[in-house]
Amino acid sequence: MNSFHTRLGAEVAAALRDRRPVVALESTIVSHGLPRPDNLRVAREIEQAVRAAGAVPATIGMVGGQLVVGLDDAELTRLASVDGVSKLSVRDLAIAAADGADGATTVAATSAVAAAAGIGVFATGGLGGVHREAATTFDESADLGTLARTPIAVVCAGVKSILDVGATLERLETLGVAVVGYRTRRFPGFYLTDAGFDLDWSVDSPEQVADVLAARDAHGVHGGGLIVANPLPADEQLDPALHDRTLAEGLALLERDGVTGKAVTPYLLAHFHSATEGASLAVNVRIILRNADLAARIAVAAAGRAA
Ligand code: PSU
Ligand code: MN
Repeated sequence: MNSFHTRLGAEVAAALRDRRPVVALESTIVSHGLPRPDNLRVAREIEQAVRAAGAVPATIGMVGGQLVVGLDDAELTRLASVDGVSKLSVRDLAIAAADGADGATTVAATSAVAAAAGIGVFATGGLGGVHREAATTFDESADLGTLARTPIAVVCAGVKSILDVGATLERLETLGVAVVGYRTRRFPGFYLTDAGFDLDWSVDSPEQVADVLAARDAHGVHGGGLIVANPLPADEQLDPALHDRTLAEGLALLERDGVTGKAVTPYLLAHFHSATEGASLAVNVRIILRNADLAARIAVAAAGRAA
C-alpha cells in the first residue's frame, strides 16, 4: 500500500541530515525534453556533473505513485524509457500519486518538492514562461507562479527561446521572482546566449549567490524563488539564423497540428532536435551540464555558510 509519503533516496537523506550540499534536478527534461536514447545518458551525465562539483544530485520524479527525491538508477531508467510517463506540474502531483502513476516533474513541481524536502538549489535547462500567443491562449507556464512562492534558487539559461521572453520577464517582475544574471547583465535565451533584454542585477561567483540566499533567509521578508540566469558562451550557442528558422517552422507546425496545453513545449523541443539534426540537442546538453556544475558550486558555497 502506498503511504503517499515522499521518499528520499538514501544518499540524499544522508546528505540533508549532515547538511552537505544537495542539488535538485528535474525529470521532465529527461522524459519529455530530450529524445531517447540520449535522454538516459544525459540524465546520468547531469548527476555526474553535480557530483564532480562536490554536491549530491537529487533527481525528482514519481514512480508507481510514489514521489521520490533522489531517484536511483533503475528509477531514472524507468522514467527515461517507458511509455506513458506523465508530465507533472504541482497541481498534478496528488492526483498522479493516488493513481499510482509514473510521472516526471516539471520545473514547477520539482521546485515545490525540492523546497519541501529542504533542498535550496535546483538546476535545469530553461524555465517555462509566457507563450507567444498567450494574449489569446493564456498559455503561461506554472513554473512562474510556483517560483513566486517557493524559496529555491534555480540555475537555468533563462527561459526557453520558444517563448515570449519579454512578456515572461514582465510576469516574473509582477510575481516578485528575483532574477540575477551570472556574470552578465543580459538575460540569456536558452539556445541563444542573449535573448535581447537587460537585467538589473548580476553576480560573479557562487559565493555571491550564497550571500543572496543568506540575506533572503535572514530578512525573512521574501520567501520566493531566485533565478540565476547562466548564459552559454557565444561560441557555444545554437547558430542564431538556424534557431530563428527552426522556431518559425516549429510554430507553424504547432498551429497546423493544433497542439495546445502541456504538449506545446515538448512538441517544439522535439521539432528543434529533429530539424537541426541534433545540433540543438548538443546545445541543450551543454546548457544543462553547465547549469548543474554552477548549481553544485552554489550549493557547496551555501552549505559552507550554514556550517
Ligand atoms: N528545460 C529544458 N527542457 C525541458 C524543460 C525545461 O531544457 O523539457 C521542461 C521543464 O520541466 C519545464 C517545462 O518546467 O519544460 C515547461 O513546460 P510548460 O511550458 O508546459 O510549463
Ligand atoms: Mn503551458
